[in-house]
Amino acid sequence: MDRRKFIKDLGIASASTLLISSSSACAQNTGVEKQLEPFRAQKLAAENNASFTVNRQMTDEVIAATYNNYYEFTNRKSTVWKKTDKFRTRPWEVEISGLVENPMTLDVDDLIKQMPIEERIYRLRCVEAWAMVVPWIGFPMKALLEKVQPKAEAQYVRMLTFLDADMAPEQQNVRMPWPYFEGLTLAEAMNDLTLLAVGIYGHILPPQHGAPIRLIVPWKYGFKSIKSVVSIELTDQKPRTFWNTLAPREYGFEANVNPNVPHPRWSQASERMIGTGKRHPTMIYNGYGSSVAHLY
Ligand SMILES: Nc1nc2c(c(=O)[nH]1)N[C@H]1C(S)=C(S)[C@@H](COP(=O)(O)O)O[C@H]1N2
Ligand SMILES: [Mo]
Repeated sequence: MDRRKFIKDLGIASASTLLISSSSACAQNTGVEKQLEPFRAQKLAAENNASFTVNRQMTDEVIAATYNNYYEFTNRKSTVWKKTDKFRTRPWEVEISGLVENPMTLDVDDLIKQMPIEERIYRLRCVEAWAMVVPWIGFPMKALLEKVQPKAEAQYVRMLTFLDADMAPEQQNVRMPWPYFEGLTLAEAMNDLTLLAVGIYGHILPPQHGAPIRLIVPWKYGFKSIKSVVSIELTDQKPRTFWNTLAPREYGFEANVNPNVPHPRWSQASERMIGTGKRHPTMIYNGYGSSVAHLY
């Protein structure tokens, strides 16, 4: 009798657990759909550039929008999207300064009007060994650099994210050197693949993906692709970077995707696609060697 009762209780318990977990997944879906709504309504007319595509299934928009690294808001990937309601991403200016002939400050929407925007399907590989495939909309960083004209002495590009702890609560965390900062060599910044993204899935970027404008360097680990950029400075000094400052043994300046160089705490030999959970072997330069291997 006891045993039958035990099994019966177990049955009921697991059925109700199932019910709870499926209804909360549903609530999460409705929540993010609602959060995405105003951004989805602001479509960007950009043609797909078919020379940038990958032979792997595209990640579902809701999956990509609910699994983010954006430490300014929280270090919990699944909740970034819930923490961004105070984040005002328009109006927004980007300053381009330093070793350039024509320094300028541009409103992001003017930039979108002036620059040759297009859609590109790229892989993104996080240093934490997860990956996704998403359709960015943006313009080559090269197009902007040609407009400001780097001086002959310029060798690097240094980029900064906004600083406003009222909008991004984790910027109160004094153990991190805010605002987030990153850098590239000028040759990397001028590479065809290097994109300043202003949209994703056909519309303007929602906050969790780095609205209103973020870098995408798909052959490097995701932390190089700095979000919500306010400053681009050309210099002759190798820039320091946020993650290199926090953990120099773990996160280098170059940070090219490489299956043969393990992270000190885990292997980089394979990656897990978010959404499907499928594992694939990691590709050298994340599959972009034909465009970038000559740089190294
Ligand atoms: N400002 C800023 N940019 C950032 C980060 C961050 O925490 N802050 N995280 C980086 C990391 S580790 C990754 S993997 C990607 C994630 O981009 P996604 O959320 O659009 O997928 O953004 C990068 N850019
Ligand atoms: Mo990452």
